[in-house]
Amino acid sequence: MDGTDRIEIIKGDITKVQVDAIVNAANSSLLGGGGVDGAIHRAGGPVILEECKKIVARQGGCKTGEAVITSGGNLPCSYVIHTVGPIWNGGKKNEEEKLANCYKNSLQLAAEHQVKTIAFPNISTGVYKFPKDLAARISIATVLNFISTGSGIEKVLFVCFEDESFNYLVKELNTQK
Ligand code: AR6
Repeated sequence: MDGTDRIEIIKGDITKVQVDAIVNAANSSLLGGGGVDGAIHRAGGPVILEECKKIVARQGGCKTGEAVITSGGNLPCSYVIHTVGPIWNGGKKNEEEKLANCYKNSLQLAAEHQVKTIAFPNISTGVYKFPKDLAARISIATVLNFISTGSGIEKVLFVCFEDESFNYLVKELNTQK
C-alpha cells in the first residue's frame, strides 16, 4: 500500500505541532542539549527531564538508533519519543543504518502506545552533521516502509526548521509518489 498520502512535510517548530507524539533528536545521556532537544525540554518543562532521569537510572541512557518514551509535559502532544541519531563520521560507521533505526524504533514505540499522529525533526542533520540529502532519502524510505505495514499510524509529519531539509524531503517524497 502506498503511504505517501499519510506523510506531510512542513516548515516550523516541532514544539508547536498538534500530534499525539513528537520525536526528539536527543543524545545518549538523555539529559538534554541544544538544538531541537533544548527546544523540546524548554517548551515541555521539567517533567520530561525527570522522566528521562528515571529511564537513565533504569537502563543507563539510550544507544544510538534506539528510542525511549516520556510524556509530553507542557507540550500539546501526549508523548515525546527520544531517539539518538548517529554522529556523521564520513559514512563508514553504519551511520545510514543507525539513522534508519531511529525512525523505525521511534515508530515502533509510537505504535505500541497507540499513537496515530507523530512528528519528526530532521534527526542528526544539525550538530551531528549527517548530510541532509541522504538523511531525507533514508527518513522518507524508512517511514514509508513502516507505515505501509499497517501499524495504526495515520499521519507522519516532518517538521523542518530550515529550507534545505524541507526541499530535500519534498523532492524525495515526490519521487516515491
Ligand atoms: N523544531 C524543529 N526542528 C528543529 C528545532 C525545532 N524547534 N530546533 C532545531 N531543529 P539538532 P542532531 C532542527 O542539532 O543533529 C542536541 O544538542 C535543526 O535545524 O537539534 O540530531 C542533542 O542533545 C536540524 O535540522 O540535532 C544532541 O547532543 C534538526 O532539528 C545533538 O544536538 C536536528 O538538529 C543531536 O544532534
